[in-house]
Amino acid sequence: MNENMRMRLGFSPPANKNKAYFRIYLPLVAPKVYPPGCGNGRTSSKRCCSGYVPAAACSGIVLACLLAFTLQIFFFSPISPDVLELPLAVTSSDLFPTNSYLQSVIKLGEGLLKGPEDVCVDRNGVLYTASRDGWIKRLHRNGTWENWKFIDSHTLLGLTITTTKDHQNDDLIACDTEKGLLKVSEEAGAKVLASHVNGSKISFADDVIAASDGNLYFSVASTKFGPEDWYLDLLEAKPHGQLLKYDPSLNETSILLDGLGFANGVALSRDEDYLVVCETWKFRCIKYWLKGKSKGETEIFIENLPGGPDNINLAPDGSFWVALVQLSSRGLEFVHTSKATKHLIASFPKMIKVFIPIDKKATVVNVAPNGNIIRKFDDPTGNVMSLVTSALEFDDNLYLGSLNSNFIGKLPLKNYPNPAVQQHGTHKD
Ligand SMILES: [Ca+2]
Ligand SMILES: [Ca+2]
Repeated sequence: MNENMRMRLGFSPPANKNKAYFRIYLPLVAPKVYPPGCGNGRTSSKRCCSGYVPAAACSGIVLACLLAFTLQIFFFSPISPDVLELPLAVTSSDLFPTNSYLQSVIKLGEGLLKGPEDVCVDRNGVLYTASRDGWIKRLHRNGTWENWKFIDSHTLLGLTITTTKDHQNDDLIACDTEKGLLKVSEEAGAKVLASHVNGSKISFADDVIAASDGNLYFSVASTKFGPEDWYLDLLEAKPHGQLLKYDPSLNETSILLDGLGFANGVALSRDEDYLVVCETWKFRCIKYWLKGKSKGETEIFIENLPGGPDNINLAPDGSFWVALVQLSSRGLEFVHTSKATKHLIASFPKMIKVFIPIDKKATVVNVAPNGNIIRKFDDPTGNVMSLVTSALEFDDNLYLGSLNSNFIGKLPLKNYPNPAVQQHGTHKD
């Protein structure tokens, strides 16, 4: 390699010949040494590297390429990652062996729906979901589907129904990952309720729940990365999630919690004294107290979940249904120990499937108010129900949303009763 080429590649001998000097620069300036049979290097032969290029220069070029590759990865990486110690491997699978109950779901609206991520039910028992085709669709009690409102948004996630006292003006509230929090009403259609908080645009709103006093509590999965880049948020492992509150009487949005690990599902307790917020890549859900002596404080509700918690819904008996995205914690344990691996994956997204595989398997868990798992339903192969993102109990049926399906799954719960109720006649915490 001549001096010009060295300069083009940006190499010059450092003033202090440190380790880097010997590793990177020395091979480029070392005397040319040719393999036996290559004479002075002018002999053209495959054995002589590229015929003319000396062996030391070959290794120099390789090293230069490696250096450029490394610089590309570290200096242009979209993340500034932290290492993360995940909790010990989940043991709940010992208590709840994998089953195939979710393979028995009845498919509702098959083919009419596209990736129905969340579901909600109004006081008349009409079920709503947002389809990726821009429609909010609803299922009437007589079994007919209706294209209810065209929102012209493919980025709707969590839904809820407001519960006004007279039930005259109940609206559907939806999280739009681009616009923020939307109100969708029968007469007026869609209106943005909250698009900014503290002067910053709300992006990646994920799930919402309405309290009986009209307040809306909703999550922002990440203030740094959008839905397409969810894996960057996970790789960075810095908590960019938020829990927000929208007060309709003041038309104000405020931040209740900051620094959540991918804030996802949000649910209210039966007495509305606390919220439960899911942190997907932390494999846990936390409680945020709204009332009582602990008001404003947080505590762990459930951790070491056997999957990343997505949406969460209150069940009529006061327990919660949590949909679990089947992130493989085995792969993540390794990734979270190495910042270099994180930079590498962030720079080459095709490696995500290798290092952060999401199984097709579907799992939902029923969690008691004390944080104990009561029931667990799976589709171990994902052949019927895969990537379940929400589970809502209504009229003794479980309704399952999925970003990977073209239907809503319906599971009659009478076939899978709560064992605590079976044994004791009443629900026990
Ligand atoms: Ca929801
Ligand atoms: Ca969600």
